[in-house]
Amino acid sequence: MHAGSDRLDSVIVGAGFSGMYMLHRLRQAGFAARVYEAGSDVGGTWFWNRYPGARCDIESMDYSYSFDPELEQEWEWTERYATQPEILRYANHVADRYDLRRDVQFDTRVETAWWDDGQACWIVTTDAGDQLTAQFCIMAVGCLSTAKTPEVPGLDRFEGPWYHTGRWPHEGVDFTGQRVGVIGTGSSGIQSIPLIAEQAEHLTVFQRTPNFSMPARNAPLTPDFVEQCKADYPERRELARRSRVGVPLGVPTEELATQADADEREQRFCAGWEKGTLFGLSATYADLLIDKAANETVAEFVRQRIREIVHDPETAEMLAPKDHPFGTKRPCLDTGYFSTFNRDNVALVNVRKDPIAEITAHGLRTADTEYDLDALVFATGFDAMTGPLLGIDIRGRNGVALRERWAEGPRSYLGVSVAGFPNLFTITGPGSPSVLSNMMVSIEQHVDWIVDCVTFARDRRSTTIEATAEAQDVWVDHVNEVAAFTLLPTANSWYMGANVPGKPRVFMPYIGGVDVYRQICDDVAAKDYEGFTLA
Ligand code: FAD
Ligand code: N01
Repeated sequence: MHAGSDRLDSVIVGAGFSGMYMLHRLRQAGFAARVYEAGSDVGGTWFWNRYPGARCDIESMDYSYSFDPELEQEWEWTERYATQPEILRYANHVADRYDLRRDVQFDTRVETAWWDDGQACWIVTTDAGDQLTAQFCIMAVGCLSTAKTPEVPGLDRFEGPWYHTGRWPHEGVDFTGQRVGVIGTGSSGIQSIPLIAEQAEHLTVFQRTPNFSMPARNAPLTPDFVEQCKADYPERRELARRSRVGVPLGVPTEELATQADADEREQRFCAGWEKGTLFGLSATYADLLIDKAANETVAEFVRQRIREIVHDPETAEMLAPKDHPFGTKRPCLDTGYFSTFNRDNVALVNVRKDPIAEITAHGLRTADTEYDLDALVFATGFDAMTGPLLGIDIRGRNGVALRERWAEGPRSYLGVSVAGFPNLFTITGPGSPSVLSNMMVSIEQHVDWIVDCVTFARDRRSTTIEATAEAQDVWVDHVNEVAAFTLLPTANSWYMGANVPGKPRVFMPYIGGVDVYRQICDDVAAKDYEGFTLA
């Protein structure tokens, strides 16, 4: 079976970092594969999210593939946190280096994937009219690839241009001389607002929920630092794989904020704040994400920093998050976000208090006020984790639709497979650490595990491998139990599906840790894929 024919060993949906590495590994293992990608080139997230200020918030040296020592030695990152163009160049370099594009069909969206019991294969159709059958179907569709524009009435009447950060025009946007409105203050808003403010004549930020954000302290990487990292790469990568969140942090502390002396706590938080990393504060004590009182100590520490940075006390209070514990919505790393609100050309509007009523021909109207705007930016996020999967009509055994199966929220075994959907795999799917980790580490772990799994099935001459309903139930209970032990399910976050009206409220990722999860997956494999049936 070879690519080019209508029946292949495997079909991969998506050519971001997941789909690219999956293609490479499947080829190495001797499987013929074809990738379908809706975008016109590789890179996924980094192909679509071209808004000003877009960059990673995991350090570049760690936010990169580790599978090939030559690749990690030859690639040169220039900044501590690489920009979107640099990460996209990296994705292109990988595609060229491993000759990936010859098996990728771009500008093609997979619309349906139906399991055919008789032939024991997946039948996949696309918006370009392709129909392909494949034994294995691998969803590398991403967790944050379905951009979400809010259900505000009147957008069709707006006479100016509007943009979503996750679908930014390739040619860029020049806001010079314009009155711009940005809706949304998550990571995308927090990264783009400072740069839009510098360019626009006037910027109005429409904020529903203030967010915790820490200074990134981004800087060019020095040759000495890069040399040292590269020399240490084997240990550095292993440390990341064996950590809770996929970065080389070392052993987590067991000390508790609630038992610490206030001065000592302050000192430790200051040191964490200075680090300029996503986990600088949350790693200071073991109880911050499980105990509300402990969390309040770090939350208040951040609010104090905001009050120091923002000159106008009323604006500072509006920016200081008080409605969710620190870390229960994904925290942000920023460059000059809070100080942007000291600029004369920037205004902050609290749309929780004064909700957006409609978009008008010339701007936006809240319940109380009309704002004249030349351009609108939606930094309103994504239908996360399940959105890209349920965007495809996936049907398993007996024609049962995944949309039906997941009507009450996603249910999977290990976040990688779904009972009733044989030979289907989801990379960084709901029920795996995924978005709570350095995604490169989680992507590589899933891809390697899936390739071993399908190789095992092939070696056993099995045509199907499928999670059992019992194993899935046990896993889902475990995922929920671990989440309930933390404060994370208490926030209205996209982890909970809360940003999409009508979406079931379920904590979707697995918070047990990348290290623990890897061990569980390895144990399952070592026990001949316990919890799966082969036929
Ligand atoms: P994606 O990169 O999302 O790729 C999925 C691809 O599948 C997309 O190109 C999409 O077009 C395609 N696709 C989806 N559905 C279909 C379909 N039906 N048919 C055809 N093609 C389809 N993670 C980190 O760990 N660190 C970071 O610093 C970080 N920064 C981020 C910054 C931004 C702005 C965003 C949005 C996310 C960030 N993430 C970060 C998460 C990021 O999504 C992952 O790190 C990683 O890039 C995901 O790769 P992926 O291949 O799994 O998914
Ligand atoms: O999206 P978000 P994002 N009216 O969902 C608001 C990754 N990422 O694109 O909180 C008014 O976080 C919404 O308000 P609320 C990262 O994993 C990483 O910013 O729902 N406001 C919120 O403020 C991140 O977590 C980086 O009340 C509305 C904002 O829009 C994930 O992607 C950079 C609204 C959406 O925030 C998503 O981030 C970018 C409405 N109707 C992304 N609807 C890095 O730094 C929504 N909002 C690496």
